[in-house]
Amino acid sequence: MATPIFYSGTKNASSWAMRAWLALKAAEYPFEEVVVDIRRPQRFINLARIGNISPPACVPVLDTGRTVIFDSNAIMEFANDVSGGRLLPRDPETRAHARALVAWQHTGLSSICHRISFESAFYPFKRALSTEEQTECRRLLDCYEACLADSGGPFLFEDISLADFMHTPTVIRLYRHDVDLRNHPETRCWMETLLAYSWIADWIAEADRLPHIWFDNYLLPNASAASLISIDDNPDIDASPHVGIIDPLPNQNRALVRR
Ligand SMILES: N[C@@H](CCC(=O)N[C@@H](CS)C(=O)NCC(=O)O)C(=O)O
Repeated sequence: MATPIFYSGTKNASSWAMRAWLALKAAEYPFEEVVVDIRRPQRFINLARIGNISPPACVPVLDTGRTVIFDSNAIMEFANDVSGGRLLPRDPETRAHARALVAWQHTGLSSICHRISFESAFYPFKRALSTEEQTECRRLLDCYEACLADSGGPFLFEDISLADFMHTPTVIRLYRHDVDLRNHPETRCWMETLLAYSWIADWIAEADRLPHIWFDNYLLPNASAASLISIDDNPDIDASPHVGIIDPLPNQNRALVRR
C-alpha cells in the first residue's frame, strides 16, 4: 500500500497544516510530507493544483491512499481514531469540552487578535499588543486557566490532546507577542510546556529559518518604531527567494515541490 501523503504548507504560514501535522505525529501515523509553497504569488497556482485532489483547494490535505481528507479538523479526528482515541479525553463530558475548544479555534476563535497573524509570530521584531488586543485575549486566557485548574495540567485536559494542538498556533502568536500572563500563571506554564514539546519545537525551528512573510496590516495606524519589541536578528535565516511551484500532480495524488 502506498505511503500516505500529507500536503502541508509553508512552515511560517500554515497554522492549519501545523495543527494537523502535530496530531498525525502524536498519533505516530506514518506519512510522506509534501510542503506546498503558499506564499504569494506562487500560492495561487499551487493551491489551484491542490484543487485537483481537494474540493476546497486548501492545505492541509491528507491522502491516505484510500481517502483524501481535506480539512485540518477531519485530519485531526482521523489521527485520534488511528491512535486508538489517545488524543481526546475518554470521559464523554470532558471530551465534549475538549471538542468545544477545538471548534472555537476551527471557527475563527472569535477573531481574537486577528491582526497578529501566524506569519508575524516569526518576524524578527514584534509590535506590542494593543490594549484592546490584551483585553480580547483575557477571555481566552481565562478559559485556558480554568481548563488547567480543572485538569491539573500539564496540558488542557491533563494528557496532550487535539485541544492543545488546535490552539498551538495561537499560543505561538500570543506568547511571541508577549501577551500579559501575569494573572494566568498556569497558562504560562502550559504555553511553555507546549513550546518545548518536541514536534512543536521542530516545526518552529524550521519556521524560524524561513524568509519572513510581511503583511501590510501588521503595524497599527500610528505605530512608531519605538513600539517594536524583541529585536532579534537571526543569522540562520535562509534568505533565498524560496519561490517554488508544485509540478502538476502526476497521478492525482503525488506532487513535487521545488524549494
Ligand atoms: N478549513 C480548512 C482551512 C485551511 C486553510 O484555510 N488553509 C489555508 C492555508 S493555511 C489555505 O490553503 N488557504 C487557501 C485559500 O486561501 O484559498 C482546514 O481547516 O483545513
